[in-house]
Amino acid sequence: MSFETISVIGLGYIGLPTAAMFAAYGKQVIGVDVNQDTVNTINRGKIHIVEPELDAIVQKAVNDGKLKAVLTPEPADAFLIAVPTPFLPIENEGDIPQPDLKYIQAAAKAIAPVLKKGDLVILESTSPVGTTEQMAEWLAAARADLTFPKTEGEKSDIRIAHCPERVLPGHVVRELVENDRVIGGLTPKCSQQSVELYKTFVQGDCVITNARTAEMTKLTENSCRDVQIAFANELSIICDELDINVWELISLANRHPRINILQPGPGVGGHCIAVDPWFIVSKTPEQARLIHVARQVNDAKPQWVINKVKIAIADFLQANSDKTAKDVTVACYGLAFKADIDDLRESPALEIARQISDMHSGRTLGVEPNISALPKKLKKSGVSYSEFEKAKNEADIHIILVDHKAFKASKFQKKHLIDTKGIWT
Ligand code: SAJ
Repeated sequence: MSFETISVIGLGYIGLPTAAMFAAYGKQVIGVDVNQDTVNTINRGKIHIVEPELDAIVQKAVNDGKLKAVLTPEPADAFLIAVPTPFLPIENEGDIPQPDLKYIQAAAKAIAPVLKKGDLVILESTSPVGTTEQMAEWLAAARADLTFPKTEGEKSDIRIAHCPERVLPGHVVRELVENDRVIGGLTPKCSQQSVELYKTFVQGDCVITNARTAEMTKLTENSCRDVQIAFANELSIICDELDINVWELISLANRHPRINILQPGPGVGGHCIAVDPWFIVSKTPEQARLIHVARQVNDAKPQWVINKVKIAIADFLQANSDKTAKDVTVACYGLAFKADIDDLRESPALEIARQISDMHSGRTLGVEPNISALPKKLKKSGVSYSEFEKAKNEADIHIILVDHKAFKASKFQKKHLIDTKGIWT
């Protein structure tokens, strides 16, 4: 089987780089997205996301006629689905978030009319265990004229597999090529054909398993990281209580040959680590106790930081009795969800800055060297954008929320400092 035309459904942080990579390696690629602006942008050879090196690859692919974006799927030899898997709205506080598979269902519904005998469909979206089988059922229901692995096994018309994306934002172009891939077909042939497809550009190993294990592998990786970060965050709270420097503690413990503790912070952000563990917890709430508690520990960390800020403001006012809260300027250093990126989505730092501004009657400065203006949500809350040096000079209370290079390079001693990343401590 040779795959000449590849269709990627969902042209976001994973789908667009993947589409561009197949195009760069000579495949004819049809990218599908529901957003007209996204489609237009890509067809102009431009990109709508921030990812190093991607713009040049997309531009070349479009100019060479290898990549085009459309709103409605067209026939292809292989379809890769890379759409979001968010949560359903949470009804009551404390409820376990439940996955919302509506985008996968919509993608299945959209490609079903153009599927033909011999096509391969791969789900790349991070998904709860069982989703690939569910996707196959949606496809089968829409195309009674085609056969699927569940009923026909290796003889089926359509091949189906799960191959989770595992690339790190900011390093996607390199990691897409170098990382190993875990490939779980609904039958061995589905897996083998998927390996053949990915080998177009993947230099890492393509390791075969079944679909459920592939789904669980991805969830396990991100849950493992979440649990480890929760351990570091819990240590930071314990150390604060016991008057111990947690950064020194971790660096000492990490000198043990079999210990490797991660770093505490203001909470866990981004679109993966704080989300994927819930896909395990929601499926097996009785069994996934540690994973559940880790989520709660990490989700509670921003509030702990905000409480620290309240105490710092009170301390400052006690030491400066001529001032009122209105006279106190608080600077938040870093708004992105992690160091040296400009991605503010699902960022605990951003949420902390917003909540400080909401509760504090004085000025709140937001310092983020990787962006040129604050998002509307923050401006509305009264946070004002500030250059780093200006904030250092003007603020009374300093809160480090992200360990950006620019901040690490400029160590300074301040009395009223809350350093959630341990860079100035
Ligand atoms: N964080 C800490 N302490 C640490 C490490 C991270 O507080 O020691 C925080 C970060 O500040 C950030 C959050 O965790 O707020 C997540 O950052 P991250 O760098 O751990 O991960 P992501 O979300 O950028 O990407 C992860 C990666 N997964 C793993 O490293 C296991 C990536 O490989 C996945 O492809 C990606 O999730 C995804 O798409 O699922």
